[in-house]
Amino acid sequence: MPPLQRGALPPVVGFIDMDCFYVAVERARDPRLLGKPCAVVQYPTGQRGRPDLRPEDDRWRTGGPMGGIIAVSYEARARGVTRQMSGAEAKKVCPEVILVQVPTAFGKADLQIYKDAGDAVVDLLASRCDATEKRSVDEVAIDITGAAEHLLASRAAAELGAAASAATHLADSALSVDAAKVTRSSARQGHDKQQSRDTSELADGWEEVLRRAASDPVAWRLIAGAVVVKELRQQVESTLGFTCSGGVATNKVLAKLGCGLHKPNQQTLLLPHAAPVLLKDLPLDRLPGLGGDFGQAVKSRFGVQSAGELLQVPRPDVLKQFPQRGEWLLALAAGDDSAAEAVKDRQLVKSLSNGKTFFGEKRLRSLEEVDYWLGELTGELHRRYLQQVEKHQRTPSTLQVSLTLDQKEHLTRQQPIQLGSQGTPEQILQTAKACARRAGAVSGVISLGLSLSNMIPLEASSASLSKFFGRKSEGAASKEKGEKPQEKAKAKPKEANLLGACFARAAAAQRASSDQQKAPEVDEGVLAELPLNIQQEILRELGQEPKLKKLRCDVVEIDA
Ligand code: DCP
Repeated sequence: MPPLQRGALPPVVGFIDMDCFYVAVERARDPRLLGKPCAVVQYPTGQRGRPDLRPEDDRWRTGGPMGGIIAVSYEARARGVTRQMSGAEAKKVCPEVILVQVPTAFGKADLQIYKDAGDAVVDLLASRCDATEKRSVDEVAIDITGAAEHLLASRAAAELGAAASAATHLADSALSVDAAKVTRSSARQGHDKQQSRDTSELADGWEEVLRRAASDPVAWRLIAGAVVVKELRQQVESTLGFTCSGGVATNKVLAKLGCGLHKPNQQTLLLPHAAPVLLKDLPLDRLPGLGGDFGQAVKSRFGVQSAGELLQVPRPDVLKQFPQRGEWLLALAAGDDSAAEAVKDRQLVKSLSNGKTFFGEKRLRSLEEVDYWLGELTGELHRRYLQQVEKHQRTPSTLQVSLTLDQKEHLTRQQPIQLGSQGTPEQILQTAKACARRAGAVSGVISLGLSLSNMIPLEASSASLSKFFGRKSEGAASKEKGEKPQEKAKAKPKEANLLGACFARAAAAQRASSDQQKAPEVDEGVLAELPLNIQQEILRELGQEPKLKKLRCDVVEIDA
């Protein structure tokens, strides 16, 4: 094995994509579905008033209204069932297909069981990865540099080579290159080339790869990475019961591309020398950022279809046509690491949102109808808020209602909300209703959204006022350390800073007042920026309730 030169080498990046994920989650709940052609169908819209279907209820559907198909087992795909078919169409092409409807809650689809399963996968992967970046409900990019280096240091090269080659496709094999030629949409449908596995071809390509890798430390790390991914996939299956597919490369764009080449329950290694081979005929829309309008513009501007064809366009022409994104575009088409960002470690969500659309006759015509649906949206949002509190000890401090009207007019109204750790659905609903009223006349609402954002640590929320009380605010503490308070404040939500500032002054005033036996003073300028309920609580703590009348109203619009 060639010597390792840490630091100078590119990272080892893996990509995990769960196989027919919603079906897999349903199978883990109901083993009768194992091995059978089955599909998950959406909740049919316009079913207002019907009782909710909880995850544990009988959700198999044999007839009646059904939403479109959103996940298809590989057994059903082999019999012609595809996503987007209606349940009835699926039954026509495959009469034995079992259709399972997604659960519902608060009058709409409830995807919580799938989200929880996706989170469980991320948690498991995180135990062995340097960084885990959730890319969607069932896709995760992972930085496995550390785990790969550990294997290189602890296992014999021959053992690693044997383990990797027995489990991994090479991205420049004839089979892989063939699979890379299909378009984005057929790749998403699960085309037949993507699903075939030829183990003799696996062995052939690998002999050469292992020989060359003997003098190539980058390749050796990636080969070790393939073993890490194989072991992680086995662990996901044995622990959670889900199979997944994997990719390994030096960046997450290539790792994802590799991952999509062979599914289900397979993995692909994309070594640097294989990138040009694979990308040559790769349809441009398979690359991230090129699946939509921008990709179309690139194709039509230069009359190209594949990444290889784009690389044939003279560089100055590409840069002239796309001065902002030209460099990135060329790096992406070449599979260069500079086109992909590093794997970002898990990020906490910035907001929790829930929404619903009401097209055609279903559009909402009165404030009462808007109120009704705000109530429906509130239930799920409240549940997710409680999860944030429990899992991350964070609570939102802003509520936003957004409405799209018939005339395509989009209105948003925000208000501070102070839920602390035990906020109620009623609190969310009342604040949401207040926002909706501030939006003015609402008729012909075609989409309604409700979100909670500006997450702040629980201890900074006013539910913990008494804890905060008498404690130095962050601003005051950093002043003592000689830091500029505003440097720290940049990273903090506005409300938390205001609250901290308010308390610092109030606490200082209280300390001073206890010496002088005088009532503490509050900085009214700071206090007035806070929502009324926080103002009230602060003033109650300070015994200054009567002053409240002087302060500003409860509605602090952040940006309307
Ligand atoms: N999904 C959805 N609506 C869509 C597409 C997907 O609700 N239009 C859900 C159901 C899928 C899950 O997201 O199970 C993951 O989507 P994928 O595109 O990754 O597809 P699958 O995991 O179902 O299949 P594959 O094995 O091809 O990745």
